[in-house]
Amino acid sequence: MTVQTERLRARIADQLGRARDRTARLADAVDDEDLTRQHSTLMSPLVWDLAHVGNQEELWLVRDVGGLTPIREDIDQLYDAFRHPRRDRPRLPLLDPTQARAYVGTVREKVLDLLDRVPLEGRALVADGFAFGMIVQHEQQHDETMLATHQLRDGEPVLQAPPPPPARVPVGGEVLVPAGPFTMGTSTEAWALDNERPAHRVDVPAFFIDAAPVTNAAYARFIAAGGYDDPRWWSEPGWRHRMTAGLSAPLHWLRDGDGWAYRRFGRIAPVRDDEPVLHVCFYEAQAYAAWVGKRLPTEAEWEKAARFDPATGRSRRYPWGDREPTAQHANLGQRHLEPAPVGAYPAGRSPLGVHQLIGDVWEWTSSDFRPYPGFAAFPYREYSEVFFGPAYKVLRGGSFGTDAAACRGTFRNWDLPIRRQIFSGFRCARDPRAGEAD
Ligand code: AVJ
Ligand code: FE
Repeated sequence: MTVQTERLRARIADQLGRARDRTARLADAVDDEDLTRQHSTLMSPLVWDLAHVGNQEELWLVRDVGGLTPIREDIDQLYDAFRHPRRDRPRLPLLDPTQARAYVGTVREKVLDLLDRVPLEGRALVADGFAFGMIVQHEQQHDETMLATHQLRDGEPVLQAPPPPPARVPVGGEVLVPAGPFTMGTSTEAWALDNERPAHRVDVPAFFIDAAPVTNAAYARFIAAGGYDDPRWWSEPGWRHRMTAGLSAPLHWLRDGDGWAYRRFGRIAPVRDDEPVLHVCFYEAQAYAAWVGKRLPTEAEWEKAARFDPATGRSRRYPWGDREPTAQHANLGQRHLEPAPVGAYPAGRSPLGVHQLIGDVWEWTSSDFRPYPGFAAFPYREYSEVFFGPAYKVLRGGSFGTDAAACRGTFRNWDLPIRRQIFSGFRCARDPRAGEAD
């Protein structure tokens, strides 16, 4: 076995372990009653996520990669996300917390055993450890979902984290991204999921993009100016949703005298002016953008701002280059349980000077979730393909709740335009006015 393969195996084992530590921390933070309860009809009980993570790992690694006999074929249908909508999951005969913990432990033992002997080349499913990487990302994505469930639960705070770093540089205004083609997506990123592939050239006209995500202070001005009461700023479906859902401020915001507070993981605090607004839906983002005379960036614009290096013409893995994120670059990985203020990550800016594209808050784009030219579903249609179409909008960049393993310049997330229990914010873009882009 080559040194390189040994290193890959060690890296996979480490990443699987990191994901499991996080899952365990999120599950063990509450008692068994709380684990099995549904905190919001938008979310599964936490114990469902826990066993689903194990079941997915059994399906794809134990059975498919390993060809081993099933451990618990009888529970497959309980943890099939397509079979049971989230709101119905608490009424299923789910594994209880003790059974779920034992199950995911058994699956993991078999997987680590498999990892020692399966060749990580040849078969596309295992080349470069892809199937293992997919399972790492799957678990990390569910950990972010579990964190969102924690945010929705009532009761005493159970999660703790140090505050994010302070603003280190002033950041504001817009950045001009010059016209021209760039490479969108990837054909070389080993663990990129099917929807990020293949790399392809996209010609993007010149545009301006905000140097930072829209802050709470800016968003509060939109509220104070009556933005929620003026259909002019809202799309037609957006206004309909605003009315039926009774939207009047971001989710988790509370009136506090003349100002605002928010509830975060069970604690109430005054809204901080300089941090990216969080828990807004696509329609709210779109309305704010219209109110300031701008629009949301397209997905191609977002990715060009994040990856294009004007010095070389190359698309890089991250805004700062090709190196993996560190704590200096971005607010990722549940290290902090909130977005950092704008200007907190100067080392993470793009060559053109766009800040905090990665981490802090997922950013809504104006684009529907669609396949790239040359898309091929891999390894299964249910990961991405069944979601393609006009119903889902793309979000980019990851949040404080996203792990680096499931976040990069090409990574695509998607959700319904009404969803805001996710860690979503946005920045604006606009077309240049006559003479501005010369
Ligand atoms: C990519 C976040 C939309 O949570 O529905 C988890 C990720 N896919 N299990 C989701 C996913 C299957 C997915 N998102
Ligand atoms: Fe899943």
